[in-house]
Amino acid sequence: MANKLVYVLNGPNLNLLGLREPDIYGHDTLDDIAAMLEDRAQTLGMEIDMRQSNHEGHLLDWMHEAQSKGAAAILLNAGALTHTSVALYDAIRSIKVPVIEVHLSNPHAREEFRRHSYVGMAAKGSIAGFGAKSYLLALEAAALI
Ligand code: CA2
Repeated sequence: MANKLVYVLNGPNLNLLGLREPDIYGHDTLDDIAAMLEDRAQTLGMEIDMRQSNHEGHLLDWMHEAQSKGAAAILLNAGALTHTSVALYDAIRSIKVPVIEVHLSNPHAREEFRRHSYVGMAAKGSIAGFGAKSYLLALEAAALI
């Protein structure tokens, strides 16, 4: 049987991961996280396609692409767009692919403005607060749904 394809989409500023604010986001870079996910995906019989963009439209296009490629799930860390983007909310609702919201930090334990999530309102579920391991936990969830 073919491997389940999982898109892992990362939004604004996440290209800086591991380089700034390690107290909040940890020391792992996005490449480190991609390597961890690739490793785990192999044992789960999954294929990872991981991307990052600072542009909202790229995230929207990639979500539509995931749908047309028949992806089994999308892991989405939309960065700050999580808290502002109605377009992401609409995109998640417009596709059949289940979206799992991922955050390194726990937005609920931070500033008030991070407590609202447009992504979370439309996502299948959310995993937050476990640093880079949030992505691994989200992948495990994707394997179960
Ligand atoms: O905890 C998360 O994963 C966040 O999605 C990260 C976003 C933040 O706006 C969300 O509320 C929670 C920020 C991403 C910025 O990434 C940086 C990485 C390194 C240094 C500075 C920012």
